[in-house]
Amino acid sequence: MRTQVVIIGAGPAGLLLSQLLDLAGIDSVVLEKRSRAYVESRIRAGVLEDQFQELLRRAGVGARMDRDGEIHDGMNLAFDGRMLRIDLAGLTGGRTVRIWGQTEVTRDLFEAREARGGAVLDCAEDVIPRGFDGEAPYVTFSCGGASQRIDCDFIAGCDGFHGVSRASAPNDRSETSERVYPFGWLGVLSETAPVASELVYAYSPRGFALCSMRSQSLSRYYLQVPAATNPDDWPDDRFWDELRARLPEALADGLETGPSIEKSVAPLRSFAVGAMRHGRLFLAGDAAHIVPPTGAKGLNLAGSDVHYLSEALIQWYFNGDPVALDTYSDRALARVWKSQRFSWWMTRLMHSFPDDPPFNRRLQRAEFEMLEESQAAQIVLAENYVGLPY
Ligand code: FAS
Ligand code: PHB
Repeated sequence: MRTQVVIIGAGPAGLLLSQLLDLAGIDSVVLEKRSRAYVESRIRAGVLEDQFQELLRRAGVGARMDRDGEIHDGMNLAFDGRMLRIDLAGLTGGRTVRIWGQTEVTRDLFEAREARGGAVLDCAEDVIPRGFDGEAPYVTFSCGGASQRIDCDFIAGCDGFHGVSRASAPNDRSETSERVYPFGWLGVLSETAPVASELVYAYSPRGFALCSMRSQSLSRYYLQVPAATNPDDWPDDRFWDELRARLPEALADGLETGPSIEKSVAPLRSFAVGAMRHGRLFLAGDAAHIVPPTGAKGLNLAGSDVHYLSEALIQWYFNGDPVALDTYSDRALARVWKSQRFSWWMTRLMHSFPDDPPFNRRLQRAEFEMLEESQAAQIVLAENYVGLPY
């Protein structure tokens, strides 16, 4: 078998790249180890930057998002019971974010690939990128027990943090940067009305809480928990009681509770590779970097990577111009690291770090009070939250 680009991973990065390349007339094959149903069922991100939304529209998968996804022109920080609204639109010349779950993005992308006859092979096992340090890369894998090989011009590693692509690249540990946090997020999805009309990121000495949503009848909540927490140790009543304890009283009093329809723990880490290109292998999305979800950047960074990589491949194929491919890694990592900074800053501000000395806790309060008093500080937060330029 032969194609122009083999894409490993059918998450949002892989599917979006395949769709954008297809629309430009470039063939690809997507290899996914899980079933489509499993990939579509994973509950993950919920906030889309405006540039990511535009990318989805360009890919022809923006209609449902524009019809059903809520536009938010503000978000809220709560700190020890005090609330501060960040007027995203007012502080950024009218820019907003949209609430639209990653599951919806992935569903629309799968359907769009199917509608165009795109090759997405789910349940591909033992996928291995090979020969990418030369001019004739190929990928081997098995499907239904039969060994397969696909020859190609390029390989895109879009297979997430635990994928095979980064692991197959030359392993120079000195190049990767990582910070693992001593806590994770316990997430709950419930068919209840959201406690507030906009997102609320809440700091309390008991720990962080996030009040988000997927619609006006589907709420998404998170609690900071120790990293090794088992969600089974958190029956619904315990979750709701702890959430109330971490929110400002006025919010807590209005919290509508109900049975959780999904409950899971996500670890928090900051991670980035030193290089997103290795010969003819290009990394994109979580395969190359991970940010703590506090800044709502993970999915959005996958979008900017795919924008840069799809444009670079189009330049190579149709103009014979290699410059954008040669500069892909530096260009993508420049935006990644600015989002790493913002995600780390939001995480540091809004979480209770178990071993923090009193000085650090007092510094958190000073940071919040500075935000309360400084429009300039709020502008920096708002510009990062709605999304830095591509
Ligand atoms: P993905 O991990 O989504 O997709 C990679 C795909 O590659 C998967 O389908 C996987 O099955 C496949 N794959 C892996 N290894 C393979 C192999 N060897 N062969 C073939 N296929 C392989 N971001 C936010 O902004 N907000 C959030 O609240 C948030 N919550 C998250 C919770 C969790 C538990 C996780 C893991 C991530 C969360 N993220 C969140 C980040 C998340 O949204 C990612 O940024 C986003 O999924 C990135 O998309 P991809 O790069 O496509 O990677
Ligand atoms: C979500 O709704 O899942 C969500 C929203 C904002 C974040 C993280 C997760 O920062």
